[in-house]
Formats: sequence, structure tokens, C-alpha cells
Amino acid sequence: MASAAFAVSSPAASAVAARSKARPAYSPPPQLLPILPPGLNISCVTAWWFVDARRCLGEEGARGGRDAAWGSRGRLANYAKNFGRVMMALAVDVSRFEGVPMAPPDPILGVSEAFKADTNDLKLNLGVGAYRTEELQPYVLNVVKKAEKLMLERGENKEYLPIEGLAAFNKATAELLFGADNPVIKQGLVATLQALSGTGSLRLAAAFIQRYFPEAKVIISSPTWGNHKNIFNDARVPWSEYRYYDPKTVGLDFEGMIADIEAAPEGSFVLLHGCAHNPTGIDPTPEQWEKIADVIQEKKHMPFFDVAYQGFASGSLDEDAFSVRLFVKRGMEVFVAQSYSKNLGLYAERIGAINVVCSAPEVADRVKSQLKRLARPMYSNPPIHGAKIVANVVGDPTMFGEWKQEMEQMAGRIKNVRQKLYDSLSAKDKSGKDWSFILRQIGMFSYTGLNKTQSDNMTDKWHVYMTKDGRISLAGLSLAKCDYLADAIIDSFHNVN
Ligand code: PGU
Repeated sequence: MASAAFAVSSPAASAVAARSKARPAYSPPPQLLPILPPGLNISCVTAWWFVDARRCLGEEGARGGRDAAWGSRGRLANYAKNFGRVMMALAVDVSRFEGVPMAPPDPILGVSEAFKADTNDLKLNLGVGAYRTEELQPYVLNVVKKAEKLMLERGENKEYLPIEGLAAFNKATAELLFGADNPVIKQGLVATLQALSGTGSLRLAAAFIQRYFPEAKVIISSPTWGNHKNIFNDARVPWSEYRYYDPKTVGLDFEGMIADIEAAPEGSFVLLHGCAHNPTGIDPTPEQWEKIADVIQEKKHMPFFDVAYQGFASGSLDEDAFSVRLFVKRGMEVFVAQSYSKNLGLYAERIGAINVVCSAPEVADRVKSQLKRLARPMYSNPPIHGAKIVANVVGDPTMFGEWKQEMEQMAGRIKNVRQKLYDSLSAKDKSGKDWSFILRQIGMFSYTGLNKTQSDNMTDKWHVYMTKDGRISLAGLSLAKCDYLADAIIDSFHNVN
């Protein structure tokens, strides 16, 4: 490793190379190489450098006389400069980061990286929850293009936004979530901050919990979106799981869920998926939501909704906000993280919001002031582009209508592939296995029940990329690929344990 310092292509290295034409070649004495291992032996390199520098100068001196060797101060200065540069290269090369281990690939986003590296034509990326067209291409909504064109024509500027984000966006996003006529909006009970999409909104709320509820813990569904645990871990907020998925019924373990929420310490934060639960695609019924709200209210817990799929589950923005609005209607204080990655296809714009419904306007003001205080040293203020798109689309009745239509189309395409996949599986699988759970699941995903080894088989043998918990993103599937996918699932399910 240390020898790499002599191979660096830096000004120092080329200067040394140029001079080496006139003088003996610069390379570390071979007897030193074995004692310059990755552990770094700077003092040895230092010693060698001085000895070698003196040797070369001395040789030159012998050739050209005392003046040539020592009379040239510039030469000595050059040595010093090169020495400094090489030492810097050494320091970079060898290891202030020796204690930093390689992180494992991300269980979701890492799947896309593996997919890109696969050269097989049959490959299919069902890992990340990102909508694709029937041709399996990324999709930019027409209404987004229209809004962007308008923004370009208006020549809007790139000044900083306030810490809380774009006012027009914050208004639009709260109205979309709670309904424009909701009394909590009219009475100023909602603290809304534009944040860095769903993830950033959750992270900001987690920081708020850590600072103002240091005794509280968060309870999250088992299973849940893979990043939830990372978010609370990094924010130093303790969490535990409540039962949610029942593999026997491939449905909701409602009794388990209620019992675990009941058993959590009073005042816990209960993380709930507003709609289209990720990864299971199983949501409580409206009656079950009522019961969940009862228990949360009784135990003085704080409901904390993650709404990443509003409009994407049913195709209707209002229907998908049912659960959140039910809690708000009961007069409860509620946290809601929102994302526009999926429903407006703004994945890379990082646009979303954290909303906190409070019991009085004065409380909302205080909460908002503290959220801003947390955001300021984290990222200062949020990006403008996505916020303007959302504000323009939601704020313009024509574009708003067009968005709803496109969202219905996207949700509709996913429903079609869901049906086709079920049909293919039922027709091809002669074992009598009931695949109808796929039709009961909603949203972007299907939770197939395939275990890790079976999921590995899907990828290794069939080039179907998916998360190791058996989740497939139907948003990345086309009707044309359903038969192929059914073959892969049947093989993995029946032939791999
Ligand atoms: N909450 C849930 C439940 C999600 O599924 C996702 C995205 C987010 C929040 C955060 O999305 P933002 O893009 O930050 O708004 N889950 C996708 C996307 C990939 C990922 O893991 O970030 C997924 O495939 O599960």
C-alpha cells in the first residue's frame, strides 16, 4: 500500500519522474518495501526519503562538484515540496479511515444497482417501488411536464426558500392531506414544514421526538418499509415492533396488532402506514381503523402516519387519506409525513412534508418553530423545484384534474398487472395453491411469501430482482412479463426451500 505513494500520478510524481532521467531512478530501496505494509510506517518512509534525497544530492555533488549539489537551494526546496506532497498522498492512501468498514448494500436501493450490472435480456427490476410504463420505462407525468414548462416561461428565480419551505406548497399539501375544508386547517391547528420527501419528513419528526419526548418509544409494524428502522436508529429514538402480518392467513394479524399497541408504554408513538402498507399491501378496513384509533386514544399514544402513497392505492386522493382524516376528526394530535415521490412521480425532486396536527394554534406555532430549528442545521432550507411543481399542479383546477386522471391510470395499470399475474399463476400452477392473496393486496407491491432463499433463486436463476423479504413491485411489471414472472415464482416456491 505504501508503495502506491510512489506510483501516484501527482505533480510530485511527475517531477520525480522527469528528474529521474538525469539521476538514478527514484524507487524505494527494495529492502524497505517489506516494512512498508498497509499498517503505514510513516517514519520509515520519512527516513528513507531523507536518506535517499541526501544520497542523490550527494551523487550529483560527486558528479558536478560541491556547488552543484548544495549550492542550489532551489533543489533542496523542491525536495521539501515533493516530500510534503508524497506524504499527503501517503496519508490519503493509507488510512485515517482504517477503522471504517464497508457498509452492506441497501436492501432496496442496492437491488437497482445489482439489476444494472446484470446483462441478461430477461432481467426484470421489481425491487424499488418506482412506477414504470408498460414498456418498463420511467414515467414523467404529463402534468409535471406542463407545470415545468409554465415555470420556465415565468422565469422563476432560485433564491433560498424560507426554512419551512414554499408557502404555496405547504398550503396545498396540508389541504390535499386533510381536505381543504377540514376545520384543523381553518383553525390553524396544523404545523406544516416542507421537507426532503417522505424520508426527510420522517427523519425530521424523529429528531423532534428525540428532542422533546426523550422517554418515548416508537412502535412500528412487523414488517415495515426497510428504512423506518434506520431512520429511528440514526435519530436515537428507541423502537419496537407490533404484530401486523399473519403468514397463515396472508392477511392482517388484527388481534396481534391491537394487543401490541395496547401493551406499549403509555404515550408511545405508533407508526402507521396511511394506505397501501409497504411491504405487505394489506390495509386495515375502515372498521379496524376505528378500533385502532380507540386503542391509541385510550393509551394516550401519539399516532404517526407515513403517507407515501396517497392516490396510488385506490386511485383516489380522498379515499387514500381516510385513515388520517379519521384520527384528525376525533380531535387527536397527529404526526403525518407525506411524499410526492410516487403519486406525482417526483422521486428525485425530494419533495414532501411533515405535518403536525395540534390542539391549538398557539401549540402549532411552537411546534413549527422547533421543527424549523431542527431543519436549519440539518439542511438549512428545502429545494424549490418540486415544491413549485406540486403547488402549481394542486393550485390549478385544470392541472389538478389532469393529475387525478394520470394517477388513476397509473393505479389502474398496476391493478391490471396484479390481475394478470394472478391469472398466470392460477393457470400455470397445478398444485392447487391459492394465489388470491395477490388480488387482496393493494398499492404498488405484492408480498409474495417467498423466503430469502426463494427470493435468491428468483434473482440468480430467473434474473428477477426483488427485495429479500419476498416483496415485488408490481409498478415495475408489464402485462407482457406476467407469464415469465409466474414461471419464476412457481419454480422458486415449489422447488426451493
Ligand atoms: N415511506 C414508505 C412507506 C415508503 O415506501 C417510502 C419509499 C418512503 C416513505 C420514502 O419515500 P421518499 O422517496 O423518501 O419520499 N419506499 C420505496 C422507495 C425506495 C426507498 O426505499 O427509498 C420502496 O421501494 O420501498
